[in-house]
Amino acid sequence: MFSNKDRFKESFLKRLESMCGKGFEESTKRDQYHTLGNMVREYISSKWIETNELYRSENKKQVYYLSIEFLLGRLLGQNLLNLGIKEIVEEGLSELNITLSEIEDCESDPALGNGGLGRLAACFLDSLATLNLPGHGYGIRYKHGLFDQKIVDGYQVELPEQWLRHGNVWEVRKPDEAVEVSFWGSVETSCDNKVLSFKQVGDQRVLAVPYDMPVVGFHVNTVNTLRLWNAEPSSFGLNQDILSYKRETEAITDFLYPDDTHDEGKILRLKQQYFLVSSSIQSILASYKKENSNVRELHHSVAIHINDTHPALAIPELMRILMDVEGLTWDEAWEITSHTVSYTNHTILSEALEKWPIYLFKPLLPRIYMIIEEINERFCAELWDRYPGEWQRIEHMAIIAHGLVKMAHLAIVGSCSINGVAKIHSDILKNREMKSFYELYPWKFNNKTNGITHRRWLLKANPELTTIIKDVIGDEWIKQPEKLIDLKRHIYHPALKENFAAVKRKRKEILAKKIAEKNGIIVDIDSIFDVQVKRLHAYKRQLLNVLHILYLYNRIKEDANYTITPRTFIFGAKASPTYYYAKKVIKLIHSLADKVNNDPRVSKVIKVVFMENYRVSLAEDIFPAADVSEQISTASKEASGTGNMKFMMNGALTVGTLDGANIEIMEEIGRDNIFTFGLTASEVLKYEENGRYRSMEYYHHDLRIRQVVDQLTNGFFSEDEGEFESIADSLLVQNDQYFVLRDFASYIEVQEKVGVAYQNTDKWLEQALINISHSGFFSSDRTIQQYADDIWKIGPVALKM
Ligand code: OX2
Repeated sequence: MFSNKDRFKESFLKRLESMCGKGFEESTKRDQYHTLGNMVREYISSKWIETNELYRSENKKQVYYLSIEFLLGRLLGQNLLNLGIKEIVEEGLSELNITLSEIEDCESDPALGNGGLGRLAACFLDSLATLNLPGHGYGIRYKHGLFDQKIVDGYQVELPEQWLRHGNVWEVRKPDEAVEVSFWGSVETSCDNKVLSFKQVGDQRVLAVPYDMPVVGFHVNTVNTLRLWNAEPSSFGLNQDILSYKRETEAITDFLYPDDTHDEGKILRLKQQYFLVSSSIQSILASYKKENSNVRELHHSVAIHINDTHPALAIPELMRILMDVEGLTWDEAWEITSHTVSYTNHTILSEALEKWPIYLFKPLLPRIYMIIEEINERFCAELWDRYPGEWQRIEHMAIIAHGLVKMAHLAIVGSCSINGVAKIHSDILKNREMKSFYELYPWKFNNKTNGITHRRWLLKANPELTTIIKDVIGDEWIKQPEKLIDLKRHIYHPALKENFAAVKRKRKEILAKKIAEKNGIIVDIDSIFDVQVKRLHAYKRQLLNVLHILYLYNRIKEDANYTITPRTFIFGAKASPTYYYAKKVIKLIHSLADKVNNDPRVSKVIKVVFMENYRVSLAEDIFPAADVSEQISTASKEASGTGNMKFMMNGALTVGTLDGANIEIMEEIGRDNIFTFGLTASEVLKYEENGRYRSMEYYHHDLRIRQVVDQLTNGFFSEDEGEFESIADSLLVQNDQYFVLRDFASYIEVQEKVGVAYQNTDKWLEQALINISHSGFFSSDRTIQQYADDIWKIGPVALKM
């Protein structure tokens, strides 16, 4: 069906008729999308079945990646690319006068994740399949992903996301593999022949039904599986009113929590976590037992990875099944569990560390709570042996303390590996946040610097740039991204620079057109496209960017001779619906945009654009068009960042703090090819310890700062002088927790350098190309290979092409 364009065209037209009951002429774009999607899914099926059979027959070790989020983005284009049939399809469609991109736009953009953590999981799946590694994702099939953002009068309004409204061509429902998950009730203990056994009684049961999606590797035959669980009423669950039971059950998978790095202390969230974990572990064990008779060997064939602490209940759940169902002793079960599970930490922000109150936890998950209590008691006894009399240390490290279950402690104690996501982040974990655990288990701690799949973020998002790279260095780098470094030898060649400049310009034009359509703002293609796209968070400091733009506005207004390299400041960000401060910053960006864009003189040189509803598909239009990448978090707070890598790979230069993976980007490309500024992580941490920072001093001593901060509340933006008072308060009254004012002068200075540097086009282009050449290190293929070798101990299992 995809062997050549004519065969494709023929099958496509035939299929369209049989699926939609219409001829081509009457068909809509959505009909065409469904037809093509189904054809591609069918084409994938045979490889999918073969991969599964191979995994069964080879019986090699497999990894299961448990994550509460998978931020996949659209799949049609990526699947066509990975299958190597994109050109045939494009050619065939063009003879029917349709472009592939029109059809792709009919696919909903499944937003089953918030930001970096969920997108990382999606990149990892792509790399696992491409490297022929037997690795599968387990997640939740949320009916509504992250909310759709609308901007009304400058304010964010949230609408429910509806990715399933028109169905999902990629999934296969597998009701035969459904499992039951128990909540509530109580635990009955009985003793038979001195062996204790436990039974949960009076529980409410929920049916977990798997929906499998194929994960297609790039130009290989491997097709792995992403299994997403849907919650449905179970026929055994009926000891309550049927309607409320149905409602309660389905609510478990209704919504993704729209919170990025805050701990969401809701019972429904805990239900979601246990639902994911219990169904996944049951499914993993069922498939293990099909090929293996001895569960005592589980850890030799299975690795289970938990993406942050959200799936940390995998530890007590595996213990429960090994003991209560398989009949193993505690010691046997613990040996297996603690050698099977590994854990990634993604943040040190204390508000993001999950802690569940016992009074919520224990009634909902009585048997799991019992097991955690036992893990805690044994762990504390071990600590007592090692640190006799050190009560404070033991209390501080305990899994249960002060009425709370500490999920990070559970994850550390029950895992064989704990990794951070960038060097500096892993160092902070070892030397500060988790120091006492590092002292106890130094061998468990390691670093795995994040990566992104270049197949989505370069090949798919930027085919124009892909082509010019191929023209210069061939295409080996596609399979071995570190070979992008070969490009470096060519960066002084005028033709390469010209071609790159032309691609960048073309992509800026495309984005400018979108901005004109959506925002009604005409932007200057020759201006610097300076972009900050990420979740809205105080620590990510969109406010610093805003205050700098306000400072530029003031300069331009006050000084007729002030000259500046023209710039278009582009923002994209969703704020969690309950995060008051973040929503105010979105409003502030819009108020600033109104001021700047409507001022005849200022708008000649700078513009401010907020792009609504930032998501994966929009990101694919933004990264290729960016000149400058804003990575300006307070040092020590951004564990890694992955947007920084996407910008770099598309030839944008970074303005950044020495935080997260920015540091490793700098180490790769050299200090001269990045614009760094601000406090270092150790300076920030020192301030936090000694409490010596006084934001007021910066306000009083720097006129530029005083002016912009005053403008927040003196009626400059709004009739309502209280509108941005909370932002001003965060800076002054609350002593500026994220050091915005402390880093302000340094930020202005580095931004001036950026403006000057952009004038030297030739050098700028060389620097952009240096960024691209070194971006291979940040491919998630490298990251995944390290996880596979160091943590999971798995190797490739490949079908011949
Ligand atoms: C994010 C981190 O904030 C970001 O720095 C990192 O790049 C990303 O995870 C992937 O590792 N929720 N999201 C994150 O952490 C948490 C918790």
